[in-house]
Amino acid sequence: GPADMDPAIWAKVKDHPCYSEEAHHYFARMHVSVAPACNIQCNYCNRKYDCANESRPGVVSERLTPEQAARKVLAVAAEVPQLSVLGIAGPGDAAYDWKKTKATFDRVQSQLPDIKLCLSSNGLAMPDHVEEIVAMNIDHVTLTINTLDPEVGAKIYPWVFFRGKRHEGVEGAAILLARQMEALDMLVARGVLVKVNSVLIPGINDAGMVELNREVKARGAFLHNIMPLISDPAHGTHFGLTGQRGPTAAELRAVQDQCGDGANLMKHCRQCRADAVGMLGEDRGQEFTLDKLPETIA
Ligand code: CLF
Ligand code: SF4
Repeated sequence: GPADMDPAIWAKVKDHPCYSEEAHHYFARMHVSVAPACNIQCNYCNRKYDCANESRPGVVSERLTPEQAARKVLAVAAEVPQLSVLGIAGPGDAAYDWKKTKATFDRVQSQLPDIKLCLSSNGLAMPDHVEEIVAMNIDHVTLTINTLDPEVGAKIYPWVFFRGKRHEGVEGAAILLARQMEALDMLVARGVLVKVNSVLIPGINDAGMVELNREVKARGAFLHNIMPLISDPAHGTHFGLTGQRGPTAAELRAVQDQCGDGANLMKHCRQCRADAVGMLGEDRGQEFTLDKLPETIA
């Protein structure tokens, strides 16, 4: 609550439904799916669908250009008074597909200067954009970090694409990890609030989750959101096809409990879609599909 929080930080979280448990009862967020390109492969992702690092797997969102997205944000802002945050969380990686992310935010900010901007990334491309993120007044960034161990990473990420070259296995996972830690440190040093998402994958990364929580917290992450793997063979992901199961609710709770008090855990995440609109847990996206938007907005 505000009693034990730095006022400057409180000002950034008080109306952000993900960064404040309290705020999610009163404020809404929306996502626009403008960023389809991605630079890594996660074994829980089928690239036909939205990025599973910040959203529900197995969902296809309507992809928008930055211009279409800005029109949609204006239409939603006119209808949803609780709207406080615009997030870009896919359908690929918002930092890798940076030109589209930035173009969208620039357009929206020029028309709705008070809306908070939020983005989500696997972290690989993030260090390249931190200075612009700060200059654009983006106060909230999510990094999905699943392990501190490249051997474990190799079981989650078959490859990463970095500086024009594909890196497989442990080598690729080590590059990704180093960039994630660099991104986290850079963002924290500049006062950007960082939420770390981790997908809990039983038998793969669960044993390292408490250590991961301690590490990201020590580096200044504001929140750690440990999300359950959702693995459905029908989604056509590697893990789905190999029969990897997600954690039970009790297993997820056990890991959260092991992280202990003061672990800065987010527990109200609803694993949104990359085109979600409304209060958390509510999805009004179908009211604002492209065919329903006005051609121009005065
Ligand atoms: Fe969206 Fe994510 Fe920003 Fe929130 S969602 S980009 S931080 S505005 Fe929120 Fe949805 Fe959970 Fe994400 S409930 S999936 S944590
Ligand atoms: Fe899929 Fe997101 Fe992973 Fe890219 S970062 S492979 S879009 S889950």
